[in-house]
Amino acid sequence: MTLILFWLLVLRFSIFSVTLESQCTLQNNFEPGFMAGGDFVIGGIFPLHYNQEMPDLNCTYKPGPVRCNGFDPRAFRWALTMKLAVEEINNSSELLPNHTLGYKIFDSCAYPLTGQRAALAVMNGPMEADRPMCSSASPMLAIIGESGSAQSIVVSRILRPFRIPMISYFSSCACLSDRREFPTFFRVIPSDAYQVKAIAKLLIHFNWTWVGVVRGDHAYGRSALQGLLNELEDTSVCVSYQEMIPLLYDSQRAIEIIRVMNSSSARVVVVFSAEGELTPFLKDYMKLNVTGIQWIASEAWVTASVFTGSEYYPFLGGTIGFGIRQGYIPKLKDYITTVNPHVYPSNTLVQELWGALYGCSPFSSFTHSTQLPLCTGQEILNKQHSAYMNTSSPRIAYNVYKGVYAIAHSLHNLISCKPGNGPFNNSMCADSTKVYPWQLQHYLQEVSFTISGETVNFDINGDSIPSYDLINWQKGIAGNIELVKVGMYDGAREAGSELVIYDTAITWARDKSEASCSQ
Ligand code: TCR
Repeated sequence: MTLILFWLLVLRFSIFSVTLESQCTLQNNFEPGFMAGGDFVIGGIFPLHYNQEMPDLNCTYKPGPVRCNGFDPRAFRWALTMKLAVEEINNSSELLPNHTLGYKIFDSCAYPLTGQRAALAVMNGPMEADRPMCSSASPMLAIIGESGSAQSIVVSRILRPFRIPMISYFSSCACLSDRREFPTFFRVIPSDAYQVKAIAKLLIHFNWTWVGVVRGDHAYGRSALQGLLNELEDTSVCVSYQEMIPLLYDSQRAIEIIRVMNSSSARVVVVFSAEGELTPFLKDYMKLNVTGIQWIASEAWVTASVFTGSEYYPFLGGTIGFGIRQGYIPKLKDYITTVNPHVYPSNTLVQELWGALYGCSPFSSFTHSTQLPLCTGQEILNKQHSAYMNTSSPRIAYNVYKGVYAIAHSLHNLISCKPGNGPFNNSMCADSTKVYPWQLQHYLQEVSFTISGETVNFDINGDSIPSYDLINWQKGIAGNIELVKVGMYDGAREAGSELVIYDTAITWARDKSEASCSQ
């Protein structure tokens, strides 16, 4: 008996070491998480893990493999959305008929340097000799990526010499609109420059004359504050105080800020911050029992689920701010439920998904460092896994979807070019059997199409028409906070009427009427 146990242990250990290796292959040799061949190949870069162990810089021995931790089911859903969009397009007899799209999807681990490696890997072939996509006939034409602006900046600099266009679904830094610096960068998320325009319009709409601004200690906070001050110049709105939450959180400093907020006659405060740094600040705010503040939330925290518990309602109820527009992807839910370890037995990402969702490992050979127990096989996707299964109102996934369609429509226009009537030198068309990325960039710059009733196109800087949902924090049935759409900012509307507000649908701070917020 003891002997059997011993051998079982040895066996398990050896399986375990093989596993570690195979898991590392994905992340270190940069093999794609998903890939498929096609006539035109596009790359995808997603933060499939949200953390990366810092590389060891001690050069007295061979550096170990780069390891990424913290599998992110939400980003995995974005990657699946890209795959779904490509498959939809390949099945369509109208869009890109007789041509197929292929893809290679990589992990950036939400880290600029790994994003850089992913970008190089996306561009590089060959991968598997028996795959048609490795032939030089289907070069990498464009990239859907990246998420964070820091990663996009790096990826864009890599793609630039090769003139490969990229479409970001999440990078909102206004800095990326600089065409001289980022000539091949496009995005389907509004630049933060539009967010401050929208907030300024909101403040003016409600006749709020005195407002305070609190921001985080980072580029996002700095440029948003500057942008808002510019937008408010020569308007009726005055900023009565500006405060900064220090990067290294300091309770004492926070209490001083809260005192300023409380003693100011401005009852409205605009907060440019990420949810992480705001959490301790709000804890202190609640401890001091301050109420009666009307919060204007920036995009980075207006949809944060961490603040939706009922304990927050007395302090944060009535918060209002602009979030990324919600879209609708009819087939996403069904598509996501078809993904499981039995359909993708050799895909480590799918194993990790099961680990993240159920705390178990689908195959003994994939039990990795955390030594998760074996799954029973009875695990089924249900609503409980909201970050992964919440497909009813995608915001970022919808951006991914729009990005893939933008590439498909551009390629469609490229192959539909009438000979002698093309956009290139001497009215030439691109040769559809040998398309260059710069030719696709020309068509991307010109593309215009409608998806879910929304027009998608890009301005000269690669920015798309800005659109936001106006979101209000209202009381849910269980006393918790519910995010309710109470308007929108739609850059497609005539100048001056971009902001649409359903005034009567708004709940104000502490259920007060709108008037009590103004001065
Ligand atoms: N784009 C930001 C990162 C970011 C974010 C968020 C982070 C956005 N929205 C919400 C946390 C929560 C928008 C970037 O890096 O460009």
